[in-house]
Amino acid sequence: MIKLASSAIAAFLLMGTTVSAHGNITSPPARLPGPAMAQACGQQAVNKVLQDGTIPLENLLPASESCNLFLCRGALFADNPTQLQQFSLGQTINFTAILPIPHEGPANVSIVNTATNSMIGLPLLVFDSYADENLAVLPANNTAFSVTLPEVGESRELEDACSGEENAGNCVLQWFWFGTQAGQTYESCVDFVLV
Ligand SMILES: [Cu+2]
Repeated sequence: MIKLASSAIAAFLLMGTTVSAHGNITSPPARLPGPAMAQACGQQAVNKVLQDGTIPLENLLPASESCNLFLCRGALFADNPTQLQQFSLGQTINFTAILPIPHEGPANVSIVNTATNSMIGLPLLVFDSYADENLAVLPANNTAFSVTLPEVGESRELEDACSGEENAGNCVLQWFWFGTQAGQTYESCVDFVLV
């Protein structure tokens, strides 16, 4: 009886790791779920992300009014103050992504003003076709890529919204990927301030 139960749990865990994983940013450190997200989105949503950090936001629907899954998959700065990055204008930032289950579709990295959930300027990096599962091997730049922030004087909006510790939580580099056939949306957010 005990043996049966434990093998059933093992099978469940195996399914959890091999079937439901899709993609995520692992570096720089991206927003993780926590108590603030639980308050906004419910503990069940947090538990799902804790169980699989690469799940698409569709797996967390329906969301409550207080939860905005379409920004950072609902993750909040309040849960991630120690992850805050300090970047400089003109700096090139290297990213690492994991794509355990690729789904072909568009992807981008952009600077997002979290107060308005609007992009500041144009995307810093655009993939017309990303994570194509039909390829034998994914291009290396799907999991290791970099973006370069605008230079000094290039974006007044960026400097106004994101400069200094007083703007912590206002600005993220958001990695966005939509698997077209899968109908799955992925978002990872790196909090930063300009210094
Ligand atoms: Cu997926």
